Order: sequence, then structure tokens, then C-alpha cells
Amino acid sequence: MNQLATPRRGLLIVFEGLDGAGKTTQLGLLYEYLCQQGQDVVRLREPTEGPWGQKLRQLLLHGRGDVTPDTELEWFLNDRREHVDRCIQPALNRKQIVLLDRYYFSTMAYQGTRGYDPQDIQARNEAFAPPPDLLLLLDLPPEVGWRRLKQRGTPSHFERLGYLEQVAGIFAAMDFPYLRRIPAAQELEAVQSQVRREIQQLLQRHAQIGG
Ligand code: T5A
Repeated sequence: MNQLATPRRGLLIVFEGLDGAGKTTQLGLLYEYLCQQGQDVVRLREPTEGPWGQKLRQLLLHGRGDVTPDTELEWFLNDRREHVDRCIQPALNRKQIVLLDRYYFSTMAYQGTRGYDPQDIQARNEAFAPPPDLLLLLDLPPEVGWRRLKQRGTPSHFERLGYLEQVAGIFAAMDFPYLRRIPAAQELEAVQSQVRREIQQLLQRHAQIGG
């Protein structure tokens, strides 16, 4: 692969997909690769380690208990608002490449199965969250992701096969100009090659003049 171009502004690259799709693995491989290429890159994830993110991680670990769908949605929005203000926007202002493991497309898909309109969730997020430059949606049949999670250990409370099938339906209906779908049931290396091809094209489109 050719030497990568340096972007003239910060770029937001989001990884999305079902639990077990391989987002964390692929993002990690891409992060190492971009660092080796001398790019100024930062990796982030949601839910975050902040106070709202920690409350959300408790739900994942211990179940929703008496937390209502409205409260759960509010917590995801609060977590993201803080994340945008404290980490995402400052990194973009520093012209860094931001690799983000889950963003508001997860809220559309996961909380969208709990009675909310995904478009309404999108609008509420875009009131404060910048849309990505590239959204890499790792496409995986729910039962394959489910098998991977079971092999790894005990799935979280959000990782139930029936739920994941509904979530997959919302991901499948998404259509954005910045969205690229990558088949994720292939070998790790094959998925990473496609990821890198998309990144190379993105960097070329945003290359510094003379850079
Ligand atoms: N959530 C999140 C919401 O409901 N609303 C929101 O707004 C947001 C932001 C996050 C949960 O929160 C929900 C969605 C989630 O349920 P999490 O613990 O952060 O929970 O879970 P995930 O982000 O889904 O992370 P996972 O680890 O579960 O999935 P990944 O990151 O997609 O997969 P990864 O890379 O960890 O790989 C999973 C396993 O598969 C293997 C890996 O080695 C690993 O064991 N694997 C492969 N095996 C074979 N072939 C390949 N190509 C493989 N790629 C990976």
C-alpha cells in the first residue's frame, strides 16, 4: 500500500456493528498501522469511562433492573455529550484522526429496538455530535457474533440473540453518504485490508495540499 496522505483537518472515523462483529479488534489493528505510518491518531470508545459511561457499564454487567428505557437513553446521550465536549471535538480541533468504537448509530440501533424512532434519536444526537467522515459498519450475521461472544465468555446483558437480531435490522436499514459496509465474517486480515482501503481513500480525499 502507498504511503498515506496527511489530512488537512481532523477526521472522525467510526466503527459500528453488532456485539462480536470485531470492531475493537479491527480498530486496534488500524490504530497500530496509522501510528506506524506517522499519523496523529487517537482511539476512543463508547460507553466512555466517564460517570455516565460507568453507570451504563453497570447496566451491561448487571442488567437493566428498574432503569426505564427513557433513563437509559438519557444516560447514553449524557455520556456522548460529555465525550464530544471533552475528547472528540478537542481532538478534531487538534487535527487528529479520531478512531471511535461505537457512536450514535449504536443508540439508533440498540435503543431504537426499545420503542424509539431511530431518526428521532439521530436528530437528538446531531444537535451536539458531529457526524463522522467515515462510518465503517462491520456486517455480521447475529448468530455468528453471538457464537464469538459465547466462545469468549459470558455475554453481557445487552447481548441476547433475539435482541441482536432486532438491532441488526436497524443497522441493515441505515443509509448515509459516509457509510461503508464491510463483511465481517471473513478472516481478520481480509477485514483489515478492506478497512485500510477505505481509510486510504478517505485520506486521499482530505489530503493536505503538497502534503
Ligand atoms: N450500546 C452502546 C447501546 O446500547 N447504545 C449505545 O449508544 C452504545 C454506544 C457496549 C454495549 O453497549 C451497547 C452496545 C453494546 O451491547 P461493549 O462491551 O463495549 O458493550 O461491547 P462491544 O462494543 O460490542 O464490544 P465487543 O467486544 O462485544 O464486540 P466487538 O468489539 O465488535 O468485537 P471484538 O473485536 O471484541 O471481537 C469479539 C470476539 O470475536 C473474535 C475476537 O477475537 C473476540 O474474541 N473475532 C473474530 N473471530 C473470527 N474472525 C474474525 N474476523 C474475528 N474478529 C473478531
